[in-house]
Amino acid sequence: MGKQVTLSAFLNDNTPNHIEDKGGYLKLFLSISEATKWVNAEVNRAGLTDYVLGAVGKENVQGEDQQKLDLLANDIFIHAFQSYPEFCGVGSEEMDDFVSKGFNENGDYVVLMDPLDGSSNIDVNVSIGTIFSIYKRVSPKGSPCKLEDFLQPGNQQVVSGYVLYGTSTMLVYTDGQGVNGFTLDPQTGDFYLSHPDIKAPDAGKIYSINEGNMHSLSPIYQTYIQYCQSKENDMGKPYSARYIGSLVADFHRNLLKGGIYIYPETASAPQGKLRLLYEGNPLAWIAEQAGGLATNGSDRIMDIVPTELHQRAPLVIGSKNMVEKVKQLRENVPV
Ligand code: P6P
Repeated sequence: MGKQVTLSAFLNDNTPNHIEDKGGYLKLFLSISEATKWVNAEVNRAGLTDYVLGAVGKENVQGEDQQKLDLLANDIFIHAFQSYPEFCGVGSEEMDDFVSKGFNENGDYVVLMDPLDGSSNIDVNVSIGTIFSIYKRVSPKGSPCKLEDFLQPGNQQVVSGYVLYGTSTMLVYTDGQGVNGFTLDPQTGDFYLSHPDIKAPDAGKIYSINEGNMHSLSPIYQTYIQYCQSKENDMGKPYSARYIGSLVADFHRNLLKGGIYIYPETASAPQGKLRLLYEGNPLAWIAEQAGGLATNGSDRIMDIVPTELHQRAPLVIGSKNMVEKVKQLRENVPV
């Protein structure tokens, strides 16, 4: 293996030109990578330490059972972000409102995160992930951050990324200069560049959707699923269905191999299940920067102007040709 490039060395050599404070920019990532290593250690021991397995017996703002590790991961990330003066606040899936307390009122950035997505998989040892999205604040410095700092469209993101706690632990991010993936070496505790300049194949033969919802889907998605299963699709043979109930794992596999992930509007979830600010937008930027696409079925996810911190949006994301096929169906199949 050639000379291994650490995350910090890579960031040092690849800071975007628009970033004035290079040191501060590096610290944004340091806070995330330090927290990730801590979360990774807890995830890897989840079966051995009774304080992190199972649910806490209450629901988050989404009405989902909070897992002990959800809350632990949330606390770990908040602590890490508060220890860097670059941040003025954080919004999280696990908290009803954004938090500015304990942050630097002169911080330039806010961060939105899903600290542990797919956490219902923790107890059954299936891969889970962290998703994060960083914006420049729009409210005046010297005062606490405001909701407007968080309600920015995805096309204003400064950095977006995810961490996948899988067979190995990977951090994948974009800052508008392409997508790069880093793998954690548990021996050295460093992230090393393992997937430089990730490009999503324009087409693929993997489709990821919960087919259990088939009868509550609109005709567009029922038609698309039949297209994926037929010999008349662009591959000339049925695609493979891969859906493990963990967005980051499904997204990452499809990004590398080519594929599409869909969480559409359903009868019970008219805006879909996934959250725009800390699931849709960060993954959408990565998909686009890798040559893929991300829509709500028709419109670009990153152009949606948010109105609420936890608002949901249908998500159709992955290989360009596949996302465009869904959009064509929407134009031709009655809703
Ligand atoms: P369903 C996990 O709760 C999650 O947010 C994503 O990680 C995953 O893709 C999706 O929901 C699974 O939802 O309704 O298909 O079980």
